[in-house]
Amino acid sequence: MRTAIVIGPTTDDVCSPFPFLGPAILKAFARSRGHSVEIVDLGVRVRHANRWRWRRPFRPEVFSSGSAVRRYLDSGDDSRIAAEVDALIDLGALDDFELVGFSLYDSNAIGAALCLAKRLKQRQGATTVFGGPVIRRGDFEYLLHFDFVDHVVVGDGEEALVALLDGSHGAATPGLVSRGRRANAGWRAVDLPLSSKPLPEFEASDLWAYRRLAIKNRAFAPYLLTRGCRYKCAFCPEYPKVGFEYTPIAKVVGDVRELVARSGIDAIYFTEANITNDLERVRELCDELLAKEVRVPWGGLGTLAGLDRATIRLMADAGCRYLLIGVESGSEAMLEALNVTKIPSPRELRAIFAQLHECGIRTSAQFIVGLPHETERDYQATVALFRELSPHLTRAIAFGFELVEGSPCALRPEKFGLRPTPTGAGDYRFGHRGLPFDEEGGLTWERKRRSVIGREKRLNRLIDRTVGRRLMLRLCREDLRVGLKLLTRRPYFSYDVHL
Ligand code: B12
Ligand code: SF4
Repeated sequence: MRTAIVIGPTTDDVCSPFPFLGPAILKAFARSRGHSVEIVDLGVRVRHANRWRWRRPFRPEVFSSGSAVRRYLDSGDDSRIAAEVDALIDLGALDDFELVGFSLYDSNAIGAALCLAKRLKQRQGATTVFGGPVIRRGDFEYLLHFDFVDHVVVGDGEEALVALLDGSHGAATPGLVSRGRRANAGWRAVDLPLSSKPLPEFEASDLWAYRRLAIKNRAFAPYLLTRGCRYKCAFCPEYPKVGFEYTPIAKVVGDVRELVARSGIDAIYFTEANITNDLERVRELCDELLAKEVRVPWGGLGTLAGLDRATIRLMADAGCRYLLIGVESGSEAMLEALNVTKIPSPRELRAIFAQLHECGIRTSAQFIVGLPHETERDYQATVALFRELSPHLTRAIAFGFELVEGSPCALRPEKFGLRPTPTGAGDYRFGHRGLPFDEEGGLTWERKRRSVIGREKRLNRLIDRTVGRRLMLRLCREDLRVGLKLLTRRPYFSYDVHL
């Protein structure tokens, strides 16, 4: 059976800086069971086609209007969407796949994925299956209301995909929910042990496209190091559901060596939410990388609590070149209200950033603005923190607060003074990520949204004028062609500026 795993474009044309790990693991697992699966990453293909500032052949923003998407899904009656869907099918050469899986990594990509599924069912009677981390965390049954969605897989999809390919699937297939069958009460997402994960197989053409999009043309590959997080920040859905798990260090080091040799990548992104969760493990990993002489730059998202100078030096010696750090807010009151316990004291925080900088580990700080009941004073404390840290930063970014499904804020909104606006299965908002809410005794959703977007823009403008400008100058000094690329291409979210 000719099978594809498709990653749809996002409505804001944001694509990952490197290929997706889940589909690459599914492809490798399916091959080990005698099946061939192709990955069709429309996110990177669209982004590559749209890379020039003056020319954008694809318009994924057509999928951001909930009512237009709904119209197309219900009656096929929206000419802009119909034309975009056909163009995407041509771009991905999707016209003779019999089984098409959609991998959802961003709620913003759900509209496009559903429209493609509808068209592929109509054109070639394809069997369609939806999976990916967005489904793991959110409600998924609404997807099965559409008669062109045959199956949904929640959690790790290796076994379910192979069962579908073998034709051996049924009610007992782990993680699989099929149309016409409701999930039973004892049902839960599947989490396969990390030690069982095969070496991911990325499509060479995707690696090429990601490399071409990166600012310095360096290709990164993701690798799953750890799962779960020991903190419980109230805005984040990552707090442990399955316990805390590490891939055995010997496997990590062997796999990384093999990945570099096989795919010719330039750096590793250790995925999952917090790679410095357990510093003992981090030190073990570094020792093993050094002992086995695996020399490849690596990094990922991490927390800073407990990081001392010796560990930072060891990480740098073992190849750590970048860390993305959620600094979140400069307001003590906000950190406390949202149970953010991962941030060391302001003095320690500054010292750790300085040490990372000295040791050659480049950092990107991430801030969240517009938190529940955040006042202008709280926001200004975040701006002040950014200014203090900025001499040590390679990059920074501000995200507006989103009420994310599965996070403590969404599970117990009353505790955080929030009142979510109810949405039924039928009114799924295809163009947005978070859930809408009013603040109890505070702002209504419309005003809150405006305030969140306003603060996000203000802080990002300041970041551009300071850290962004310094980065641009450094890159131009290193290589003028890089500066030219930044000027002629649409700005892109790239991690290789850290290398
Ligand atoms: C690593 C990561 C990233 C990486 C990129 C991932 C990559 N290229 O591999 C980076 C840091 C770049 C990133 C960026 C973003 N991310 Co992110 N990311 C993650 C994270 C932490 C881990 C994903 C992962 O690699 N897991 C490990 C692999 C092995 O598992 P997996 O991907 O889940 O795949 C398995 C199953 O899902 C399933 N499966 C997957 N696809 C399919 C398909 C089929 C057909 C089947 C049957 C099964 C199946 O089988 C796979 C193998 O077991 C998740 C949170 C999480 N823990 O899931 C957030 C997460 C996916 N990201 C999220 C977000 C919001 C973003 C951004 C939009 C952030 C931003 N504002 O810029 C961008 C968007 C980029 C994009 N367009 O996709 C959200 C999505 C929430 C939502 N509802 O939209 C998540 C869920 C985190 C959260 N807040 O809860 N992300
Ligand atoms: S925001 Fe980071 S530190 Fe906090 S729970 Fe989520 S992953 Fe862990």
